Amino acid sequence: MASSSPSPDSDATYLDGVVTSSTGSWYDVQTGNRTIPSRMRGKFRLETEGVTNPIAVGDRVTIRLTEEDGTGFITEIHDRVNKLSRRAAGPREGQEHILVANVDRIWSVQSVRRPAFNPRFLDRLLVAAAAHDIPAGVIINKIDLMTEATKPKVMNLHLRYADLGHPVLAVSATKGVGIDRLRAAFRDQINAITGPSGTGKTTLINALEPDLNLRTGAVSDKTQKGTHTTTHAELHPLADGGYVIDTPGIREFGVRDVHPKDLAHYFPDLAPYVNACQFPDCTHDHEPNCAVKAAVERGDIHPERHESYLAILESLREEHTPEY
Ligand SMILES: Nc1nc2c(ncn2[C@@H]2O[C@H](COP(=O)(O)OP(=O)(O)OP(=O)(O)O)[C@@H](O)[C@H]2O)c(=O)[nH]1
Ligand SMILES: [Mg+2]
Ligand SMILES: [Zn+2]
Repeated sequence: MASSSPSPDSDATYLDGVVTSSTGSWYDVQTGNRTIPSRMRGKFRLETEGVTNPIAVGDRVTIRLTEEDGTGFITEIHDRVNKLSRRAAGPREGQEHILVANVDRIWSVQSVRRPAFNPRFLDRLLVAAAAHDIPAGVIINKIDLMTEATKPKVMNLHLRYADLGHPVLAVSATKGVGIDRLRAAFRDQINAITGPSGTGKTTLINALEPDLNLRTGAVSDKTQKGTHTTTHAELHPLADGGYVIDTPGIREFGVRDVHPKDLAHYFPDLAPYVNACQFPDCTHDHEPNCAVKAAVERGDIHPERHESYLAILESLREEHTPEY
């Protein structure tokens, strides 16, 4: 992975590496078996206006080594194979926030309870992964909190997402259930784990690699939500080969980079019907003779998936042509 070359302008050393951690101002860059804390050139921020973070974990970069203190200076970001972005919230609302770059698969974690399984959130993430052409998997964590009464619901969710073509793993990070299957699925790949705070993303990584001993945080009894314990994305090597990227919990996953008229194509369960609608520009919302809505009424499309589609459509309409 590491290669050094003489500098074109001085006797400085240039190295190629991978960004393994990003706090916003400092980046850990791994070159061979060294990790070099690095800063970035200000020009990257100017060149990437509208992006909250020009460099993301997983990025391949070139750094110039500062011999005096052993830190690096990122001089080049290499072309990305892929990236997963979401809409930034808060003061930079609407801007692009890059979650991870150059990954083989995105795993979206939802828990059975504490916090409750959120299909809307999951569907947004799956649409974003599809739009960025990144394979996605689903992890249903905390199955130890399943009761006889809630078991059928969890099994139905498992089936729903498996039917869409995603690998689905039902696990318990704290009880060690399904961790071997998780390990096998992660082997030799670069995996990113994402999802709401408190679903157990970091606990899952600790279950895979106990030596990492990463910090986890309790779910609030009052809100039943996580407390945003992981504060920045970090890439960890796995003993069996491969990598996993832990990411901070997301409050709300905003889809971007999708035109409203293309949205149904990123729903593998809706897409087969769209050509059978009466109107070629049907939005599968209010129009008569809509094949998608007919499929929902027949039970061929789950109503929650159609609701997710409509909710994302609504948020995308705000960004694009309002008349669509
Ligand atoms: N019952 C149960 N609790 C779990 C399981 N996995 C994680 N937890 C608990 O859920 C809480 C949150 O776990 P974390 O791993 O910190 O969650 P996270 O998704 O990394 O959260 P953020 O870093 O805030 O995004 C902790 O109290 C964990 O012990 C599980 O399989 N079963
Ligand atoms: Mg965490
Ligand atoms: Zn339609």
